[in-house]
Amino acid sequence: MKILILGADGYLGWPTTMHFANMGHNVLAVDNLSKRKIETELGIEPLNLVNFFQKRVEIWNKNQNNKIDYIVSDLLNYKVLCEIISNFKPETIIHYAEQPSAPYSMADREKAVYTQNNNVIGNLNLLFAIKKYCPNAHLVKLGTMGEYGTPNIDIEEGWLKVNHNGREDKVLYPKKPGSFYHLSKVHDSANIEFACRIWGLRCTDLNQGFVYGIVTKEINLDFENLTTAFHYDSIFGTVINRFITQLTIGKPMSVYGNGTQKRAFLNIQDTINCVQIASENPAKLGEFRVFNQFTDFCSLNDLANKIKKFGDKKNLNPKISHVKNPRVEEEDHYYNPKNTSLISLGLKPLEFNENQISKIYEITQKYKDKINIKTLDPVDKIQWKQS
Ligand code: USQ
Repeated sequence: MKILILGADGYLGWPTTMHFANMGHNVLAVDNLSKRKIETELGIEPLNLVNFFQKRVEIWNKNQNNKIDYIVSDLLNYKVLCEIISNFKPETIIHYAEQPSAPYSMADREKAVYTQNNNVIGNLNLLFAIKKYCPNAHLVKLGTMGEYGTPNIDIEEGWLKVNHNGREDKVLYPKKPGSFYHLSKVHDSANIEFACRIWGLRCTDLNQGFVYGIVTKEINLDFENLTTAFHYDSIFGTVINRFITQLTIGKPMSVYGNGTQKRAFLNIQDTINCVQIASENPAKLGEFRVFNQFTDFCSLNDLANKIKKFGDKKNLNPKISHVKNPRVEEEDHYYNPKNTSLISLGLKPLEFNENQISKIYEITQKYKDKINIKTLDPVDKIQWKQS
């Protein structure tokens, strides 16, 4: 299969790129390196040493059988995007190429505008380029569970059957996102659904929970050279990765608010497996299909307690602290999201257990001396509601 991977230098994009190359597909990897620019802007860096995009591809191509082609380019550059798509003619397009941080999008007006311009316009350019040059291609778009927020009813997979005044219809599930970043994904979903309905494109929108972990099958081929970025800072670090980093250096795990908020999540290897399943079972022409991509959900307190148990066993003296929540989010709420589609297509979820915590702990322990407490726990944490 000819697969175009957009956002191929990211936390998830890079392991996805290697995975499809390892399977023998013809992979073209594209990235504008914007996450690395934001890291420089904010003075944050991954915990582990991550080779440049070009170097990782070079090392992969030197040591592995199936080569990866790459281009450094931006979806906002429509002319170049059209050239890439018309030359490569992808059958599948996996789209990760978005600014992925909710806190970054909430820092100030410029960063909110940057996030929505980058994400929404980039995605819109992509839809136009697909329509013009490869209208039969299957777009696999990374959305987020955060699009739904925490409604007081069960969360379905993208669509909701409504019975109103005796008549029935199927409507896009009502969204109540919690940041300008999450909102950008809601706008993307609406634009993609429109492109499927009006132009007949086909798309799978993967509404993904937050991802934890660092190890995938392909990263394990050569961890030092092929690793993906492990972030623990308050901008790009997701909560499990942050808690385990805090545990490693004897800092309390920073549960925001009372910790009863529930969130859906999955292991990094499961992200790769889900994207593979979606790609191998494409949506039909004209279909806007939504899969909720997570393997488990629970409260933040449950997560912290699980990690604490691991810390207790290792005599690390783990602590949990409840810090004032910098975000505006419901803490005591109903939460019942569905995730049957990917499982019915064959996903075998990895459990978030001691073994998984231990794999992350190995890495945080290894790079312990590099942990920058200032970025782990910034004094001026971005506030959702600035006073
Ligand atoms: N949280 C803490 N303590 C921390 C950091 C976060 O309690 O030190 C809480 C947050 O308040 C939130 C939850 O943990 O309730 C998850 O936060 P997160 O930073 O792990 O994830 P989030 O900002 O929601 O965003 C991440 C990814 C994003 C993806 C999203 C999926 O950065 O790209 O779309 O997860 S989802 O969580 O389903 O929205």
